[in-house]
Formats: sequence, structure tokens, C-alpha cells
Amino acid sequence: MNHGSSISVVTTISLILSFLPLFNLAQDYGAVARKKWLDQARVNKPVLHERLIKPVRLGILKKDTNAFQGWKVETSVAVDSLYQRGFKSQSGVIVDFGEHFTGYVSFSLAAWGRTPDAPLRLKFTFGEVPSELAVPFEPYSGSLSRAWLQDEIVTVSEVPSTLTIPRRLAFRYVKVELLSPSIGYDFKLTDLQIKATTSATENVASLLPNTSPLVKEIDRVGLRTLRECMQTVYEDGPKRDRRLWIGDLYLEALANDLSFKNHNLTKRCLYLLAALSNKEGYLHGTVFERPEPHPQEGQLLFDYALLYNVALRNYYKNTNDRETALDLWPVAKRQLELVKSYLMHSGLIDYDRAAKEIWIFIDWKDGLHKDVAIQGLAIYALKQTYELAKSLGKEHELAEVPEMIRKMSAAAKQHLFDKKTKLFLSGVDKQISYASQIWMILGGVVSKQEGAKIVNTLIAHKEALKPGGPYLYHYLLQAMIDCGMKDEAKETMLNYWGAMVEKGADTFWEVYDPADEYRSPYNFYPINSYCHAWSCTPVYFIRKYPEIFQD
Ligand code: RAM
Repeated sequence: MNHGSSISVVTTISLILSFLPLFNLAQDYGAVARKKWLDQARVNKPVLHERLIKPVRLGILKKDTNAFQGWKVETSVAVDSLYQRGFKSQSGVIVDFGEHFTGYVSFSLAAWGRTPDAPLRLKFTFGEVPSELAVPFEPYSGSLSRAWLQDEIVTVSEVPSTLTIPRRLAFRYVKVELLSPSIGYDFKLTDLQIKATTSATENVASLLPNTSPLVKEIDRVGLRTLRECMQTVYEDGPKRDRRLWIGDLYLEALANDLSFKNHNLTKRCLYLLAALSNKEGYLHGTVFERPEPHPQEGQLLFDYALLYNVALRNYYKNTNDRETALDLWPVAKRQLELVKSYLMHSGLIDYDRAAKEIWIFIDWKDGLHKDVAIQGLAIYALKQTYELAKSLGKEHELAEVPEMIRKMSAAAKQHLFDKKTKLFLSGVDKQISYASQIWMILGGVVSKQEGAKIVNTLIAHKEALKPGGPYLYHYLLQAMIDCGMKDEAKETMLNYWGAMVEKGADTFWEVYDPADEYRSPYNFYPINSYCHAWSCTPVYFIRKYPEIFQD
């Protein structure tokens, strides 16, 4: 090929490429890097601490309109009363383990009087909250698999025997029913127990002595939530979905940094996600560990991919582990291509196109319009990634980023801020939401003073679309703190997480809407997770800002 023809080939190629969306240009990291990352994930896999836990008492399930979701479990007699009588007359018994545990349940069956002459069929229903024991699972209307619900039918062919339910469970309460008795004999159920697992250790520094009892309680429940979600990855929820999601990982890592300090777990998760990124180098929103590590193929999540960078920066800040930060730097850098690929000349993200091509999460909230929020979140992530680059001496690789930040911030103020309402408005309906204001504040699009005014206007605005759950409440609290609104931040924590505590939460919930306890993003509230990673962050706030929360 002569020189002239090679130029024309190059020109043709670059012409073709210029019509492709930018993110198709991204290159794979290569098999060597991926293998190294997967190995790093493997060597940092934590050993699970196991504890054998026995139930503390029996309970009585009661309908109560004042209780959370209309049901409560009242304390009844000691567990011995179950173990020392024939089971037939006790079918439907509620056993209370006193706290939330995650692990493997076993039990023993023995003859009680006459010779066992037939198999037994028992049904176990495990509940994180009382309503899961009371609400019929059929007809099932949920949008997630019915199989997540924790009811297990066990057929026992031989009595006496000791059995372990194969599936890992997450619960405080168990209901045990006898489905198929034999008229010929009765039996005893004994030694119900759970081998509880967690990768969190117990040594967490206590709060200052003057901390209010409610804050202490919120912290205790938060720690419990985090502990249960810390398994061999940061799970989102030990009942459901039991896997690593980037958005949950970031918040769990924040709380872990100031409590259990299991930094290797964070490291493992960061490596695992990197190793399982797609061919273009973009991170999947969620990955699975078993049977072999694999991603949720095709599930890219715009905001979560960007939050990975924030999590990596946070990991580096907390550990000084430069080697890992440098190792994973190409991954962080690559995620920024997502922003570039949707950025319009105006400096705004092309939300309509992005929303068609990639999942933008922001919050579980029906009707939420996310164009403003993703703009703010992208600016926030660009800034955080730039800070990470600076700390690694890599800012020259992000030479265009400061100008992107400037342009995107200016565009947000010019096109998305409404001078009349003094709030950021989203979508054609000019929606006023907490999500929009929160991410504009966190993105630093407005000054601290402007941010405080916005939050005050928002609070006074009765129609504003409130956060749908603890995930966005976390960012609301952070936005308030960033604006110097200490009292409001404390009040929000006490009102929101405090209300869960007052409603009997042993662990914090995936979804909690004070105006509707039955809300579920999945159309069936028993499928909600009631021990959910992203709700554990009071642990972080209380320790990070003792002057606000421990005073
Ligand atoms: C749900 C889970 C998880 C969250 C995603 C976006 O499936 O609750 O925690 O990260 O949604």
C-alpha cells in the first residue's frame, strides 16, 4: 500500500468512527489486567465469621393498626415450651431470634410417644419484619421473582433426624407449620438454630457519652444493617438481591470506613467490579459472585458507573493504598466516557437519549424525572474523579475535565434553574423534586448559601417530590451538611431513620415512605428488603460529624 492510499484509509476510518457514539471507541482492558483484577478480588475475599445462635423466645403474631404494616410480634414464653411438648398442637408457632441474622438454619426432629410411621412435611416462613409472617404470599403480584420470599417446605423422611435448610436465610422471626401430619404419631421439634455469618468484626468504637438515646439507637440499628450486609461482598440485602451493586457498595464502604474498617472487603468489591466490566470497559451496575464471578450482562447503570469513581477515591483516601488506586485508575477514567458520550454542545447531558439507552437510577420514586439529577451527579463524579487523578498525579490524563465541569455547571444554571421558584426544574412538566436539588447541590453547581436557600425553599414546598427511600435520604443529608444546615440534617435523620427505629426496625429498610408503609417498587411489599445496605449510612454521618449528631 502506498503512502497516499494509507492516508485515505485512515481518513475513511476516522470518518466512520466520528459517527459512532464515543463509548464504542473504548477499548477492553485486556485479559492480563482482568485476570489480575479477578485474582485481587479472590485474595481479598474475607473469611466469614460464624456464630451459632439460638432463638430467645416464642412470639405471638398480632394484628395492630399502630404497628408497622399492621402487624407485630408480642413476646411470649421461653423456647423450651416449644421443645418440651409434641409439635402437633403447636403448628403455626412463631419463634423469635431476638435480632436479625443471616445464615443457615438447622433443627432436629424426634419421636414423641408412638413410633414414627410416615414422613413429615413442615413449612418454615422466615421474616425480617412481622408482616412477612402474616401476609399471604399468594396470589403473588410482585414484579420480582416469588422465589425470593423466604418460605421453605421441608419433607422429612426419617425421624429422628437433624436437618439444615440448604438456602441461606435472613430473618429475625420464623413461623413453623405442620403441613402433613401423620395420624399415627406426634414428634418434637428441637434445637432450632442459625449459623449466622458476617465478614464484619465486632470492634466498633462507642459514641460519645452525651449522644442522645435515639441517635444511639439509630446507630445500633445501622451497624446491625451493615453487619448483616457484609458477607463475602457488600450485599445490597441479605434477603434480596444478595449481590454487589455499585451504589450500595459506595454507601456501605462509607459506613464501614468509620466502623468495622474492613477495607479489604471494599478492595475486593472494587476489583471484582473492574474485572467484570463489559468489553468497552464500562462497569455493570451489579455483579454476582457465584457459582463463578459474573456480571448482570448488559445492565449498565449510568449513575452507578460514575459512583464507582467516587468509591475508588474514597477507598484511596481512607487507606492510602496507592497500588490499588493506580491499578483501577483506568477503569475510573473510562467511566467518564459515559458522560462525554451523552454531553451536548449546550453543556447539558442528552437525557432523552441517555434514558433510552442506559438505566439512570437516582432513586426508587414513581414519576421522578431525572434529567437535572443526572446532570448534577455527573458534575459531582467529574469533580471527584479529577481529585482522584490529582492525588495520583494523573490530572494530565483528564486535561479536558475542568472545562467540562465549568461548562456543565454553567449550562445547568442557565437552562435548569428557574428564577421564579428559585429551584431547579426537571422535564417538560417542570417537576420540582428533592432529587434534582440534592444533586445540583452535591455537584457544587450552586454556592453553599444558594444551596441552603434552595433546601429551605424545597422544605416549604409541599408539592415537591420527596425522596422515595433511604438511598436518596442519604444524599439529602449530605447536601444539607454541605450547605451548613446542621440542625436540619440532624432533624432529618431523627425524623426519618428515627421513625423506623420507633416502628420497631431491627435493621433499616430498603424502602421507607413515612406516608405509605406499604410502598414497594416491586408491587408487593413483602418482597421488599428489610435489611438493606443503602440505609445503613447514619453510621457514617454520626461518626463523621460528631459535632452534629453526638452532641
Ligand atoms: C434494587 C436493589 C439495590 C439497588 C438497585 C438499583 O434492586 O434494591 O440495592 O442498588 O435496585
